Amino acid sequence: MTITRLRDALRVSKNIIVIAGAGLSAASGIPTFRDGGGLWRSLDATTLATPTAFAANPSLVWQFYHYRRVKQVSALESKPNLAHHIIAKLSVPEFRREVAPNAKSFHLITQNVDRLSVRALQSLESQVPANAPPSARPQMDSVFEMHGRIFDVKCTSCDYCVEDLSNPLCPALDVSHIKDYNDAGTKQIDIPLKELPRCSACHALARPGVVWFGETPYQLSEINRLVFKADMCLVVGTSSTVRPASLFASRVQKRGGKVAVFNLAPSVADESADFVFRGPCETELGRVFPELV
Ligand code: BV8
Ligand code: ZN
Repeated sequence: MTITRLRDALRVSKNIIVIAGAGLSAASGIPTFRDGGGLWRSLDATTLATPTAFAANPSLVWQFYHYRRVKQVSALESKPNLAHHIIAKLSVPEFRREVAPNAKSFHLITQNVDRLSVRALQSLESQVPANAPPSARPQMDSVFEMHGRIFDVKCTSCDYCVEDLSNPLCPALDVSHIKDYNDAGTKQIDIPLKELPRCSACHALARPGVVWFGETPYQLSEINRLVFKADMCLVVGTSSTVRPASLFASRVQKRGGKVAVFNLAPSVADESADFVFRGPCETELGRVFPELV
């Protein structure tokens, strides 16, 4: 039984990492990165998430991110789901001890930019009594948002970067008045550069605080150190197509560690994984870790 085999392996694991992707947040109402449809059906999201696209048409790229922010802010009523909460509990030594008694460390490396994993930690932290020992607390520095954060607004000229949940970020991005604004590929508005989001420190053009294709992911040297040390890697809700995140699991395996994949559809990571759980991660993680539900 795969669950028993994985739990046996976890009992002897020392350094556990989770590599997460858009599937982790699907149950929270956040569309996965490669699902078709939606406002951008005639445009391919991966061609918009690049510095070249932003340089060529910052107005269109900002509309793409505004749409995803609005989708997330309006679905930001969407809360972290059970999968986020189970992963957050694994960062609490007292909870982790129940499934991995020998584990010295736990880290989540997420490709997601929606902040939901951090919010799950924050909600756990808010439930812990002030006088509780560190072993009862979530480790707030255990999450690495390697592709940045969609609600961060970053300057294109100075190093100013701030989390800004405003909706819209600036008046020009308030496209709610445009009737059936349902496909910016054909029906986009040209927002003049000076009306796009500006840096509040130097007033230069601002950009979304995410890592685009061709850009170096955040905290990569620290992440590489964690991947090197890990002897257990849970891969949750990712098609494992985007590098370098998609390379981490095989690096753990090459050094004798174990890999468990939790994914709705078959993924590139499946064939070499030691354990594969096919289904929604919010259900599968609950089946493997009933004590963390
Ligand atoms: C880098 C932020 C160099 C932005 C993202 C040619 C030119 C330039 C670059 C390249 C090139 N060829 C290859 C590259 C490298 C490139 C890359 O990998 N490209 C791919 C497309 C081939 N990578 C990069 O450019 C990276 N940088 O390489 O720099 C470098 C490298 C090393 C060291 C130094 C320098 C930067 C990549 C970051 C791009 N930014 N996001 C934004 O969000 O707008 S990536 C984006 O894709 C999201 O972050 C997303 O998370 C990520 C990965 O996608 P997934 O999360 O896997 O989402 P997907 O929809 O694909 O899959 C979801 C899965 O969930 C599905 O399998 C589904 O079945 C499953 N699922 C659904 N529901 C559930 C579920 N599973 C479980 N439960 C459910 N309920
Ligand atoms: Zn600036």
